[in-house]
Formats: sequence, C-alpha cells, structure tokens
Amino acid sequence: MCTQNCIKRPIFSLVMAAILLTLIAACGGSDPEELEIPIKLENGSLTPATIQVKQGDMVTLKIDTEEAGEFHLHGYDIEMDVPAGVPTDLFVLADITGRFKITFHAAAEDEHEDGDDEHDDDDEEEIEIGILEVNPR
Ligand SMILES: [Cu+2]
Repeated sequence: MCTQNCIKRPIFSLVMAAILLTLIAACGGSDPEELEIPIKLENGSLTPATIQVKQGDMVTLKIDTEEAGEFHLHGYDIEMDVPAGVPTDLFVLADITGRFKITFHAAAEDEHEDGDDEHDDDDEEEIEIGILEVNPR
C-alpha cells in the first residue's frame, strides 16, 4: 500500500528545511549590532583615530576628553558638548556608509549662534581629531 513516496517525502522535507535554515543563518550573521566604543581625546587626537563600524550599527561613543568643548561628527551632522573629565555618550545610528570627519571645537567665547551648518567662522578653532568609518554590511 505504501509506495516509496511515503518514505521519501519526509526526508525531502527535512533536507529542504536544513537548506533553508542554513540560508537564514548565513544572512543573520551580519545583523546590525549595538556597539559601545570608548574613545579618548588627548593632545588633539582621538584614540582610536579611526572608529570602524558597519552600516546599521547602533553605536554609542563613550567620549572621554581632558578638554571641554564640542564634538562634531561631520556628514551625520551631530554636535555635542562634552565636559572635561566626565565620560559622555554620543549615540550614532550608522545608516550612512563612508568616512566621516570627527572634529573638536574648543570651548570658546563664541558659540555656533548663527545657525550655519558650515564652519566659516574664522575665529572658531576646529581641529580634526579622528574619523568614523562606516563600512557596507
Ligand atoms: Cu565641526
């Protein structure tokens, strides 16, 4: 009564399921990650100088600086005031790939009051301290 099909079909299903699971696992290997990256600003440069993440990562930069001022992540246009000696979190959802300058604006008398995104204030000191590198996933 039972033909060979009765036995073969379940085995076939199992093989297909195994193949599917393998494919899903392969894709899932590069899910966006939540990263906490400590960075330190000392003598005008960051350690590490280049921060490497992958597209889609949810990155918290834990900033430790010996000098108060403003961190500016170009491209993403994120600016954040950082006090000296108090670790400060800067969150970045790394959804744009590329290499982005991180600059430091020393705390000065003048603030960015003009609402201009570009830094054409001649009297404002802006130094390049590092790079955020967002690689394709
Ligand atoms: Cu800047």
